[in-house]
Amino acid sequence: MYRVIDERDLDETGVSADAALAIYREMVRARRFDERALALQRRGWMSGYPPFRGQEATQVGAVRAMAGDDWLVPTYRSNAAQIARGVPMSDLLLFRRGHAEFRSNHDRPVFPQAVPIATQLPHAVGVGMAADYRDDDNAVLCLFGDGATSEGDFHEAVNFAGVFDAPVVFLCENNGWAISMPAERQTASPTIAEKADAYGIDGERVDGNDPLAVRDVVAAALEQARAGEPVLVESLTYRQGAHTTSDDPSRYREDAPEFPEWRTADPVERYEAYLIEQGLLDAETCEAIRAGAGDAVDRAVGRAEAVSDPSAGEVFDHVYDTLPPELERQKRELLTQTDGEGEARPSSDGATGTDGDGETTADEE
Ligand SMILES: Cc1ncc(C[n+]2csc(CCOP(=O)(O)OP(=O)(O)O)c2C)c(N)n1
Ligand SMILES: [Mg+2]
Repeated sequence: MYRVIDERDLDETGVSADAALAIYREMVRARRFDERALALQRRGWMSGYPPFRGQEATQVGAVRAMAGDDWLVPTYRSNAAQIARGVPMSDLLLFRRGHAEFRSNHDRPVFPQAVPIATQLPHAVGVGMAADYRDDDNAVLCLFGDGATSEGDFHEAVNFAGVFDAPVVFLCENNGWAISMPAERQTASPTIAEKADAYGIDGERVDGNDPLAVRDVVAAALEQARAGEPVLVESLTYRQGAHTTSDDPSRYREDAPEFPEWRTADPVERYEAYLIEQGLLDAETCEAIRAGAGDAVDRAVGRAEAVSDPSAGEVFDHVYDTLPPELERQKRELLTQTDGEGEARPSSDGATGTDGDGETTADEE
């Protein structure tokens, strides 16, 4: 297994001081985004949010290994990766606010985040095969969780990639849990990485709380993928928070997890301590970086709040080219119950309606 922090000085890693600090800055910004998004959800600004706290090193380290036109194929928990790849934070907030396709910049080689588990893996292989047919030299980095490895889509995708030499890196963020299902109940294999053997491709394990190690492993994997050898990387990290804001992890797990310290340690604090020890950071610079991250997130929230709410009908817009008649009927029904902007029309007695999220609201007065 691959580790760098605590074992190598920065000048042995091949990472420049500037690049090492840029990784820190992106991890801090991602952490701030996550904290703010959680607070916005608690305020009712968005209906749900899946925090990635604890997974910043994996996501930022991996993205820093990508080349300019490589594709990122994320999930709902990959916000840190998307931010590091240049997706505006306001877009990510607006997606959670119900704007299915809100994108202020369509040029980014980033897929929409997949919420159905593992469906993005076959897509990633298709993108990789297409790049191959077109003689493009870009690779695909596809993120997914430990739980996703129990889906048929995972096995079909990795098999296909192996057979067709698709330039894809499958990056499994093993955060220990799939909602309440512990990773050791997910599979009887001792590791997820070794599942690569069955499909004739290479598998690697990496300390997912060490951004430099992740960057190293993913960079090597992307190079290999570009040469027609897909790779499965298992990044060992930890989901510090709840699965989503609808989840209460105290119902199924202890505060002190069964994992070793390196696995559950906070990646931002750990990397910060490393950079201080390497003489690259001091308390004042950390403070300035945190303040800069806070300002950037404030600006993103401001931009997101300035966008008017999606119309209720948008929920029907992005699956079919032509809506089947039954969905057409449901859309008409919804729009007659709302003003088309997602706001409830008062019913005749003014007491009930819908809040545009399909929830019935009662007048509590
Ligand atoms: C096809 C499908 N089945 C079930 C679900 C419900 N679900 C949402 S998240 C999740 C667990 C996923 O765990 P993992 O792959 O480890 O990702 P993590 O949430 O830990 O990032 C499940 C079962 C879903 N979204 N899609
Ligand atoms: Mg998981």
